Amino acid sequence: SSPRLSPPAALAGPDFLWGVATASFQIEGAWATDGRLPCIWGTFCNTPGKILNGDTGEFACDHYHRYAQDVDLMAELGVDAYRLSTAWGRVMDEQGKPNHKGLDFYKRLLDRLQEKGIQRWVTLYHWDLPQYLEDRGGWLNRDTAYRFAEYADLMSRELAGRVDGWMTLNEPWCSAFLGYGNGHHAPGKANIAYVRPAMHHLLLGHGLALPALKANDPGAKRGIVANVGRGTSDSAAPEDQDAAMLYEVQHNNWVLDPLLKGHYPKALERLWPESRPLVLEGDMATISQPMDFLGINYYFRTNVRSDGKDGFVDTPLADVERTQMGWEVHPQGLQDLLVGFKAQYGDKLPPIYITENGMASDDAVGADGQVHDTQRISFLNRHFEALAGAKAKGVDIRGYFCWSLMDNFEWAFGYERRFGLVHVDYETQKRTPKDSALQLKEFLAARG
Ligand code: PNW
Repeated sequence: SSPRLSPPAALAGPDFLWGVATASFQIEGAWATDGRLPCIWGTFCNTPGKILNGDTGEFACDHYHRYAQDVDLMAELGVDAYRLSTAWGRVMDEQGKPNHKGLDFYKRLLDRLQEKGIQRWVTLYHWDLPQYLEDRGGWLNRDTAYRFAEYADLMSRELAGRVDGWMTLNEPWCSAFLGYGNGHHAPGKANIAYVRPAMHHLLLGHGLALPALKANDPGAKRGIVANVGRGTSDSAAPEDQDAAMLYEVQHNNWVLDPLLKGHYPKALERLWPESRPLVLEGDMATISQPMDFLGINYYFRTNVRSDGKDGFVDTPLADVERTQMGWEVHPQGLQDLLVGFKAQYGDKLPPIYITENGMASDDAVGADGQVHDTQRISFLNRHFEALAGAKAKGVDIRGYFCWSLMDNFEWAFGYERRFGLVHVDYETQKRTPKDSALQLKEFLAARG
């Protein structure tokens, strides 16, 4: 029999927020409409060989034109909250002046959410850096951090009162490492010596933005979103256990230590001694200002072994369940990481929202007009249990956003990888709620 989506009672209370998440470039399309400026992902899409099947974000889910129906769909599902991101190049020109056509789109979207009683959680930077900034060095240029703070200032003035939670950056690890270290993501720079400077400027931008968000929109919460990965080794050898520790330093503590402890992890020096960023006086205090919440994105565990030097190598396990991305399904990793963060950061750990979790599967609409995404339902159930377990162990977890509301442009993997609770037919733009969405709706409606 097919599994039923059934979150544990610990996550069904009135104070636990249930939401869905998306990002501007992945759903909006309309990439040159109403004065939207080119961004690094548009450039990347236009570079042959970068995106699977040559897909681009030009049309995506056409959400820019279909936002009203998409909000209605969320209302239909009964979610408490929606996490979206705003496109920097839609709302601000190169001189820093507002583009009111772009701003009005977000105001209409946020107002419709408000009408439907859906909380609005807004990420300012989900990877669509304006191309003109990349042309000046992008995140390798310290100046980009100051430009980001100007953008955050503009947005929080323009959208004050319309936002429940502001998130500065989505997954700075991905921007720094995939964007500048291995080049799998835009802007496609591949030099390991770039990753630490890029990260430092991203985190500095986050810190510079926080005071503006507070001053301009004091009623909203403020935080950041970090992707975290579980790293373990199937070998008990000390060098392999050490490699697993280094994996987590590189993926998790590299981001969380500066934010929550005010310094970079010492072990980072073992991984990339050659790429120390230029840290100016006061930077770490700027970066480590208090936040109202921490957003955590969790997807998978990685098995590693030592590389024989001061590093780790991915050593994929056979016979484990994987998703359409090839990512290992490992719900326990979510619990272990959260419990570990509480131990590492103690009182400095802000309340946590899971801002992304979910999986890709090769979903299609069947002859019955339905999408039976049974692996997703089982995946979600097991992650809900893991989350409830972390909560029972004392981690302050306030909510869960599923990635994603609907199938969308999955970055370098284009439209082939489907993360949605709702299926999208890219020919017709028809949305079809998958079984997971229909069952989430039942759960949400059945809560007290
Ligand atoms: C996140 N990794 O990306 C992003 O926030 C989303 O926009 C994206 O669609 C989603 O997760 C699914 O990929 C990640 O390689 C991309 O570790 C890559 C990794 C992690 C997160």
